[in-house]
Amino acid sequence: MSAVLPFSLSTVKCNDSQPINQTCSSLTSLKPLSLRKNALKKAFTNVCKSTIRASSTSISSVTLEKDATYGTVFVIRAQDKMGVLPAITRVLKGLRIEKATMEFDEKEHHFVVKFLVADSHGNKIEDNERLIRIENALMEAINGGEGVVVRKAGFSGTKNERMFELMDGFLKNDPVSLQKDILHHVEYTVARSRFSFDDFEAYQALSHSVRDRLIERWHDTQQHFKKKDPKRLYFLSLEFLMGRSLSNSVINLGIKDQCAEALSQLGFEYEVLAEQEGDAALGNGGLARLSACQMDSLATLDFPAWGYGLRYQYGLFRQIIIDGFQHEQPDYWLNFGNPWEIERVHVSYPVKFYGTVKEEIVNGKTSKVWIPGETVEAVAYDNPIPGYGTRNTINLRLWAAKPSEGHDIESYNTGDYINNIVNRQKAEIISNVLYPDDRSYQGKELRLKQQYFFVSASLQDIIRRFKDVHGNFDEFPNKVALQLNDTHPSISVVELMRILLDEEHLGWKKAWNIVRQVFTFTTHTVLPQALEKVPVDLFESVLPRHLEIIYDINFAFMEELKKKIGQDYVRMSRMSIVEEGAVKNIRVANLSVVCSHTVNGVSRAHSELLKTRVFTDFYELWPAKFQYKTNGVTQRRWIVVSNPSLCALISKWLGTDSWIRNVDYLTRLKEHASNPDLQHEWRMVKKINKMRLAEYIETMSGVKVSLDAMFDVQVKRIHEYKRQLLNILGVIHRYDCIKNMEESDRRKVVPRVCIIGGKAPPGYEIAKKIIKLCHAVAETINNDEDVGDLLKLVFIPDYNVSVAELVIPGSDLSQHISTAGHEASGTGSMKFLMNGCLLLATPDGSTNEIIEEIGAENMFIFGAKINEVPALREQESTVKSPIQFARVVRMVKDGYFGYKDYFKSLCDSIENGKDFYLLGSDFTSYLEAQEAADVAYVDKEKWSKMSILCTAGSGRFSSDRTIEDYAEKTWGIQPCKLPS
Ligand code: NBG
Repeated sequence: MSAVLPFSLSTVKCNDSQPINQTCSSLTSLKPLSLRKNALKKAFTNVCKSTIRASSTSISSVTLEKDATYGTVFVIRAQDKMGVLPAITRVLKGLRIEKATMEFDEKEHHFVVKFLVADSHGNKIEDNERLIRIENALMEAINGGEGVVVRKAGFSGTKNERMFELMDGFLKNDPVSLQKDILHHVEYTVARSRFSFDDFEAYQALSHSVRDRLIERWHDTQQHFKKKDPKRLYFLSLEFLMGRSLSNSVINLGIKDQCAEALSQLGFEYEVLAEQEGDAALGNGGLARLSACQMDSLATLDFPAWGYGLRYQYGLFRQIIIDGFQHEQPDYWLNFGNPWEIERVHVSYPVKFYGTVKEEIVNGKTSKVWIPGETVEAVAYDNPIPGYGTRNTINLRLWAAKPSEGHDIESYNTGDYINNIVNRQKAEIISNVLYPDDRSYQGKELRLKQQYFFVSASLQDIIRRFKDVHGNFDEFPNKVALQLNDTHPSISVVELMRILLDEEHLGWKKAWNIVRQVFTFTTHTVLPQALEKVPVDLFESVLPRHLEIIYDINFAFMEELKKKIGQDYVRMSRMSIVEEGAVKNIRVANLSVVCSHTVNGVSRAHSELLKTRVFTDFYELWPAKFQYKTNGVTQRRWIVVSNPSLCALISKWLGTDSWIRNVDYLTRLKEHASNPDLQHEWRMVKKINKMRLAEYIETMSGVKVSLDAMFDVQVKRIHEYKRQLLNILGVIHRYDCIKNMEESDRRKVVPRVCIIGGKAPPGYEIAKKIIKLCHAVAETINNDEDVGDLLKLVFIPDYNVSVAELVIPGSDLSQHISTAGHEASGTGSMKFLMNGCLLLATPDGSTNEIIEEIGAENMFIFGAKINEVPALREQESTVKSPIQFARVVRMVKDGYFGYKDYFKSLCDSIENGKDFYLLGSDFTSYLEAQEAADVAYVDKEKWSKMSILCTAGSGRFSSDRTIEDYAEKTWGIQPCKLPS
């Protein structure tokens, strides 16, 4: 197999596929270009032919061939190991490489590379001593290199070699090449004149140029995985909150500066173009954003992973605020095209629904056959996910539903042609819309169909890939790890059983043995009642064969249980996958626990709750199954992309940017935390980010805020347990205090801008009332001249990933104040932490681990602990709320902020023994924590030090750490790095 080498080092770049440029001047000055190229090629090929034979016997060698007309050829034969080629190119730096070719000996893991070289002026190198020095240096290089840069042809054969020769190099990333690509896409992809295109069109052209580079890496990565056939991780998730792709891609590809320069010469600003992109919001909240962070880490850490999900036509709704009320609008995110996905029309699978199950005799054995009542086609859309500091680019494959191609002869015959087509179009409904509630699942047919649709297509794809290489399923558990991201994809355990039994005819024991070895399950909830259930009737209708298999799995499980625990039928009925009762249900969580080899929590506290509250029976049965991996977020998105000033500052003080890949380096910031120079620069960076945020606030809400005020932020989904209401009541209290203060005391008040943002699930009345209350209170406070800049309250509408990228870096303080025992982990806190925002938080979820890392003295921790909550709830009806609490609730109830009747039910939900989330009981300590934050903020040095320590201690909360943990302890996968 031979290829022309694609050198990316500018000094050694010159090959056939590129116009011979100025670096090859002496040759190019002789003849017309085409003639020169052909002659050069011919001469070079001849030289190469003879030298290959000469060097093929030795293992590592450097030989020198002199060609009378054109120059000197070094023939290097070396082992195909990491680092050899960069080492070689370093030696040749300063020379002109007129031509290079490479041949691989796949079996022996060797390559033979030939360089036709000239001196820096393009002249033949005559000096023998110099040639020997180069030869020796090359010899050294091949004996001690570190990484290979090759773009290998995937397949041998003349046709493929030819194709490879035509496209042998990577796209170049210098500004001029980028400009050419951008203009090319303006003209041929966006179809606009290169003399007239606007910001959005420029964004599209830039995105396509970046995407081309992703595709190169993507192809090489897939080819590499294919060749190495490592154990792969398949990450199954119904939700991914990817946010914007451009900003993340240019950072991970390392081409942001080049893009910015290329654009500025064309009269565009990179930042402005990046703003043109809408968010890919294919998820609700924490779980979905976590999946996106984890994909980034999987790519960056070179793990052979694939993500699978659903390509919703409409992502999470847009939140519009009218008169302070939330309204939902569809998210038409695909209306203007999506350059970040690649439609794979040829990658499609039929997905079956409904119908009946029959028995058939296959090879003398009875086998079940599912005759479907409906078939829908799943078409793949690939979204390349680039790693940072690596060429590895993995894939997120999302499925879209399309009408099946199959012909329904009968309806054509009966002339019902139009109806037939209309019915087929209905198939597309399956991937139309994301369910906008992240924790209540009613047994809905469409939701079940969505789940099965994406799972079935993904498994067909995974098995197809496995069977390309393997003749039977023996190796399946050694090659495939399937991660269930919450219960949503759990039907895949049954689907895999069905395929192995009914299509591969493996037999129950063998199939079950495989299933139990490949699945791992992570749950993201703490509430047993939030676990998904599907009515048996619905199951039977939509997936009849799957229901049979579930019954069989459950039967075997019950038998196993009986052997272990005896005739404890009460416990058995609690653990059964099938819930008996007026409405019979399938407990999807129990199915996931029974069929997975590991059950993961998302923080240590969560894991304890899983053991003691949610899955106690299962934990007692299989203690070793229960693990936890504390969540993490990616520092690439949450510092490098969203806070470039802080990124530069950190790298400056650490003297390296290695922390972007190895976040442990961040701890070294601790050494400088008291340094006044760093503290000063740190405050400057914060100020820049606060300015950006203040501008945004003014644009969105018309409220002008003071940069001297403390920016106090709570942004996340709106839920009672997250207690935005506690925050608002705290703001009312602050307002009330200011109003009742003497003028002299007012001067001592630390000015605050309280910022709240988040979406309420459309059907969640109380959450919607909380949003309205926030607006009503803001209306009163912000228009009260008496208060002025001392207090402002702002609601940021349509909170999403890109808004978070703006808000988080600009915050001084952030609130994570869930009732203890309700937040499984929380990941927002980690993003704030990385950005040096101080946390005001309850000891819930991962906050407990953050306290260990940062120290409680650098945070504002308040409220009941997880183990205190049950007792407090019991006493709640008998204990009187603190007087300050009663006062602020009364203000709302009495209509101080208007809408008296509307807020009544909201107030009722926290009074008179109904305060389930314990706002009253935590109120006093909440106010104390707020006061402590005020006091700390006044001392700028102290605050800056605390802020630096937050960033310094945030490394443990990187998703890189989470993923490494999963890879080692749960998935059993190893990195599979593309040579770079
Ligand atoms: C959320 C939890 C968070 C947790 C994330 C990620 C869902 C359904 N759950 O506490 O509420 O941080 O999952 O694990 O989004």
